[in-house]
Amino acid sequence: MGTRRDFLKGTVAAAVVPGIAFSKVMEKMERNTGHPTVISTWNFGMEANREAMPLLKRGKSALDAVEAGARVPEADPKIRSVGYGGRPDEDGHVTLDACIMDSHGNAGSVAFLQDIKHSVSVARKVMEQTDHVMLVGDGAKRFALSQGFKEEDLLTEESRKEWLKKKENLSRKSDLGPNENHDTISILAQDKDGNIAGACSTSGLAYKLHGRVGDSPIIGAALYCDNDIGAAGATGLGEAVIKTVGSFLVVELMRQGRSPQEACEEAVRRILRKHGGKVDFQVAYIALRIDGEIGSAAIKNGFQYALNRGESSSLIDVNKLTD
Ligand code: SD4
Repeated sequence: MGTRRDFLKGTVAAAVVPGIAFSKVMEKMERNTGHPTVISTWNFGMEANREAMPLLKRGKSALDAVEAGARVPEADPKIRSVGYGGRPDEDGHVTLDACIMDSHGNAGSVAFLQDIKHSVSVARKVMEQTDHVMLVGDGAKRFALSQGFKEEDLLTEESRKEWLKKKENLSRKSDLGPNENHDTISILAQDKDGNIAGACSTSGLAYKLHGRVGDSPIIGAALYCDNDIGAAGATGLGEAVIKTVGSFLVVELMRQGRSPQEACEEAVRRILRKHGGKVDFQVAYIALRIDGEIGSAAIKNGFQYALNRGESSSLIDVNKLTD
């Protein structure tokens, strides 16, 4: 009779091996080369993609493209959820989260960064100029300044006025609403060589507790890239994405043979299941596989993603996931 130890060994092998091994689908997958693709979250993704695509067409890397794309909403004060002009925390400070990942599996990230507009570029510097993955708060700012980034006030007059008004009757729970208060840019690209990279940038939840960090700077949560499989990015309520390691989950499901669409749907379902099937917040995923196929799923209606294939560019509405 086998011992309990033998039984456990068998269980672990059975449970782990299929997850580690490439699925048959992935073994046969042909990498999309020569047809650059960029996909990003929300309608401001259209502008981000417009910036990223010419770089891809000129033969630049997916990494250069996603950084350039994410910098567009970061610099735009009209976009109230990313970079300059982003809504502040409950104390009136704009605090930024961002990350980036290249096709070699390198990653860089900054969290709770203040007074520096282009957090995605600081994240890239962390990846390329340090042995670390993540810098936060004052340390991240000091590092950014040492790298030549400019210190600037990111709180626009519009955001300040709105915050002062809101401050009078802040109820934290009710401010975690779906679309008004939090729209992160997650952007994934595939270059001419077929390599994949991704980036993510946000000012996070409006009127959050000072010090709150969301999913956007957390590798595996709001962003994950594996150049053998594909990439995934998230937007929405960060706490729910962190607790399900959402983007990593999407990539691992693709590794196991699910399509990008199926993988995004399963990651959304995972959140729904954890909340007993009913939630009042938004989370959405986008995914890009190495063969160029894409997918997206969202908890609620209202999410859109922007897709640019070079010859065509579109903004696509994602219907809420229904069983
Ligand atoms: C956060 N995920 O800080 C970000 C916010 C967001 O769409 O994505 N909004 O939780």
